[in-house]
Amino acid sequence: MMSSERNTIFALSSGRPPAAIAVVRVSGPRARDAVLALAGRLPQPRQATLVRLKGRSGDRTDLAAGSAIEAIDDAVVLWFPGPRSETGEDTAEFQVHGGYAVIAAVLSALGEIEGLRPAGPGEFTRRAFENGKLDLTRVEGLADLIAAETEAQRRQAFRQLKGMLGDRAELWRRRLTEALALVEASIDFPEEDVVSERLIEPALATAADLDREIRGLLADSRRGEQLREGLTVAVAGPVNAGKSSIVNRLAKRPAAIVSPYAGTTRDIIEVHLDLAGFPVTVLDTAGVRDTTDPVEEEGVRRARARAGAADLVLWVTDATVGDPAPLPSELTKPGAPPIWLLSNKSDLVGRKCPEDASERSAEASAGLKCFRISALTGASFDDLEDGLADFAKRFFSVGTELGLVTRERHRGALVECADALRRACQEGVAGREDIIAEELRLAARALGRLVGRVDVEDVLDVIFRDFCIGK
Ligand SMILES: Nc1nc2c(ncn2[C@@H]2O[C@H](COP(=O)(O)OP(=O)(O)OP(=O)(O)O)[C@@H](O)[C@H]2O)c(=O)[nH]1
Ligand SMILES: [Mg+2]
Repeated sequence: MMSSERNTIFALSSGRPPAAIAVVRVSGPRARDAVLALAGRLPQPRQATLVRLKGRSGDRTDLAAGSAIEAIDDAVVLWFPGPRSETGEDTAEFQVHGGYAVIAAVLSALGEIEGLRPAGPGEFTRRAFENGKLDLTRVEGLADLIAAETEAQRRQAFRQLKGMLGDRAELWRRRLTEALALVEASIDFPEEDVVSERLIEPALATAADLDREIRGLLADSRRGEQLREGLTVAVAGPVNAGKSSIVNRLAKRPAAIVSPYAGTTRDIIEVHLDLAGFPVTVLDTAGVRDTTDPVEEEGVRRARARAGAADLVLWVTDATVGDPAPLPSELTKPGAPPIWLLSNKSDLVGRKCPEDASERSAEASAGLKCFRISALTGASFDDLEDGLADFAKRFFSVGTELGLVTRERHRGALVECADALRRACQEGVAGREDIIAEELRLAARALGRLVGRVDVEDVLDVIFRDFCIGK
């Protein structure tokens, strides 16, 4: 009977119970029935209203005998008739006490109502997207906001959620559509070159402007994407120098095994830190040495590869060992990350940071810093942590604003758009109107994909899968 009607979905939208309060949300055409069934009446729209929720007794064995309706909990209920709701549909929110049994009773009472079913991950947000409440970049911003672990990530995600990229793309798309209209008009005057040129020139000027603006946005060296993922600092160096001890002290917990045996660390161990609001992943790696043990050899190979691909390398040496091993080739080749030298176990010696260290590699000397530290006593760790926080700050705030291109998907769509615009601008005007029109159409389509207006079915499932249930 209800087959043509959309399902009404419900889910626990707050965190893991038990908690002081739990929020259960309902969205869809039968949300009104759900409120009436549980609360007995419909509150004023958008007004928090205290009601007693009632439902069938949770004891299933009573069912045969006709189980009794009983009070579940006193709750605050919010009723948002569509389309003025987060999903655009009728939506209700029950704020109940956050115990397991309370939540179970509310969910089970909702499940008994015809046309209601539990929501899948991200399904509320997906409905908001489908009802035009959010464009796709905002949906991604929302996912990032929920996942944000540091202050800078939160700021970036919030800007995305507020449409800093989506609104700009929509504006570009509108300007492109206007330019396209001019070109199409010129196609209607094929014999009159003067008219045609007058129409096409402003269109191409717009295309050139947009091309410049978009490339400006793309020239942010992937800071936006990197802020989502975090800065990577690899701790590397010869065996037994104290790399794992340093990582543990930075992490303030024993994340990696420390032992007096050389070759203790084999796999890469990742530790996530919040440095001055910026996300930093610290990698502990296997000590670099020549070895015949195949497992350790693989560890060394991975260590060198990950260090070579990191954003910063902390090269650790043991201050008690003279003549430390040379840097591996991954760290001396052009484009290698900056390297800071950490002379560890300073508690055992009075020596200075090795003088020859800065001469070892011309490439590595950019941003070269030297720290004399002790992972045992913590000596000079404040300096090291301050240095890392400064590095993260500079790394993420190159340019004046945080990146707007926060995902590979954005970058792909923008590159495609800018390439089509450039091709359009390179066309000679006379007689090429149809090709210019086609390129502008392609450019507009790429922007449409960015905000989720066209061709997005394939990415939707991927994007919404990242959400939790109840969002
Ligand atoms: N005295 C002193 N000992 C240290 C210091 N840092 C580490 N050690 C000791 O040095 C030994 C090796 O430390 P690890 O942290 O396991 O060294 P690693 O570089 O991770 O070693 P591998 O994983 O085998 O490459 C352990 O016995 C540590 O207790 C330090 O600052 N001072
Ligand atoms: Mg180790």
